[in-house]
Amino acid sequence: MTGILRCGRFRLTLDRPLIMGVVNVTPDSFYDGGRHVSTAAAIAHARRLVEEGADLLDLGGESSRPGSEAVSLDQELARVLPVLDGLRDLEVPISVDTTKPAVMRAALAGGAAMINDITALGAPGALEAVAASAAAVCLMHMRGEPKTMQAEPVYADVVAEVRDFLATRIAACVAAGIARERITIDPGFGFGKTVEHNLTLLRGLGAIVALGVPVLAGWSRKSSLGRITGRAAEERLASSLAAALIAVQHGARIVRVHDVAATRDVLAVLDAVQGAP
Ligand code: 7PJ
Repeated sequence: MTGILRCGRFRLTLDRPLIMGVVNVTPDSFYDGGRHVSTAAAIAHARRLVEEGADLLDLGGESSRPGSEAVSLDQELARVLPVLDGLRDLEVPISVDTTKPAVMRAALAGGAAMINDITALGAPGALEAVAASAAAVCLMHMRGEPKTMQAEPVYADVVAEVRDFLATRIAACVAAGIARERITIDPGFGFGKTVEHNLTLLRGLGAIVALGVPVLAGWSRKSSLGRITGRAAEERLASSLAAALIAVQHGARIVRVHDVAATRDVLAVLDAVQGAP
């Protein structure tokens, strides 16, 4: 593990787990969709997450929740770019969550320091779009596509299959000229996986960590936590914090969360324990 993530003009040190705060600019995201639809509201939310201690932000204009429909290029650009522009002065890197090379190029030109792609730069031109920049990338594993991905996903060995996919995508990035210090990987909890698959991946996260680039984990408010606890998305804070903590204890270096302040406190306790004499 390099211990550093290069994100455009930023260098993130990975000697402690980092918090990526989620800023959705979508009308239909499963948890906070619709709350920040206006540009001003999204900007205000982003700034509050930074005040709460977010180390980076993830800005998304395309909902990827199970069953969601694709959004047009124009629609996605109209959602993301004004928010990005309104956050230019921010002192933390901003990631843009997109699968579209045209959005990647526009976001990178507009100051994004990272691209978070649930298809791991799988679209034609996506590798090139990131390679032409100095930005970081998050390569996520997904089985299928959001519209249909939860229809009975089947794996022989979910940890090995996710690991091998991510290893292949790291190699593709490096071959395209994206240095390893710019790459993070994510097993994609909830993306074409059953609750059991998600738990097996969490338990086996060490095999993904062993690929040698920082691992990002997103459990925040996800439906697997609802299946475990019987609670709706609004009531999944405690279970989200538990999952984030377990992910970090299994080697995740970045947690993608909606609840930054609470996650900060959880990680402070972990840090205090680990730093104790
Ligand atoms: C993830 C994501 C995740 C990465 C979403 C939600 C659903 N990107 N985008 N990892 N989840 N890298 O906000 O929970 O787990 S959208």
